[in-house]
Amino acid sequence: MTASVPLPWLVIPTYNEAENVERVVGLSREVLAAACPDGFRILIVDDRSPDGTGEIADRLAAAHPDEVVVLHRERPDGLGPAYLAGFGLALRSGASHVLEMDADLSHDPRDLARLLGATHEGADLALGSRYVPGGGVSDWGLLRRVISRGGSWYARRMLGLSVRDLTGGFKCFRAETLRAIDLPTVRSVGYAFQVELTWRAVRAGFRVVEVPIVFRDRTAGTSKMHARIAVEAARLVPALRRSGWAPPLGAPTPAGDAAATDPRSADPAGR
Ligand SMILES: Nc1nc2c(ncn2[C@@H]2O[C@H](COP(=O)(O)OP(=O)(O)OP(=O)(O)O)[C@@H](O)[C@H]2O)c(=O)[nH]1
Ligand SMILES: [Mg+2]
Repeated sequence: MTASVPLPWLVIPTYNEAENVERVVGLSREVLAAACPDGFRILIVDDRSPDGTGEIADRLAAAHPDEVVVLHRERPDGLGPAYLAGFGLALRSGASHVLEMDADLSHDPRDLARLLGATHEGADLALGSRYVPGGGVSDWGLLRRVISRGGSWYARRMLGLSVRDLTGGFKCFRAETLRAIDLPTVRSVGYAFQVELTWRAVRAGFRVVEVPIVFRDRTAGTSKMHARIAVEAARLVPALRRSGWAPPLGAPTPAGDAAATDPRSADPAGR
């Protein structure tokens, strides 16, 4: 492996994930070693987790210096800023692709290969999607299902997108896609960050493809999701709409802005 070959970078943000970080890195290393013949990097972005996640990450990086990198930030100021710092480092390091994945094993690292594969088959952004045939959620109660589906539906209708899962955080960007969507002006912090990045990619004319995934509830560690994050997401959608790029409500969605990898789920009207 030579340093100059552009490699896929997987960015994993962590805050108090001491119980998960070693396992998620181990599984991801296995999958990426098989899927990336030239090599890969796993970048853990830790925000001074008090539970020692950062120290575990440092040990993993010392044990696998060609594969694992750690970025330590000063304080936990949200998922969005952590991802932006990670994306910046990956792009400056010459990444070919940038993948994002939660540390809590809600996203199955085995799906990394299918997300990368979708970009090799022409996607500029591959989205792990719970809401296309073959995708889903396990272990969620009715209330959480309704909130998540309702949130994606609301954002989809308001923004005139045909993407079915707008709030998910399991993605693979071609580096060119991330470079083109003006990351320094992104301000969203929580779920809104995921909506905004996908919206920007569609708006810039990139091909967004949904890859079915099954999302599992975390079994270790605690959620950082709170009401402020949901309120931010609810506010972002009208703000993006006001920014001037969305068809009138009820108008057909832009053709070809999203496709599912499963032809059964192709739904040009996006409803
Ligand atoms: N670096 C960093 N990572 C964060 C921050 N907030 C959340 N994360 C990480 O972002 C990922 C998603 O956070 P979760 O707490 O799982 O949030 P969620 O998936 O919306 O909620 P659950 O479904 O309850 O797990 C996890 O890997 C977290 O450790 C933060 O402020 N800084
Ligand atoms: Mg989670």
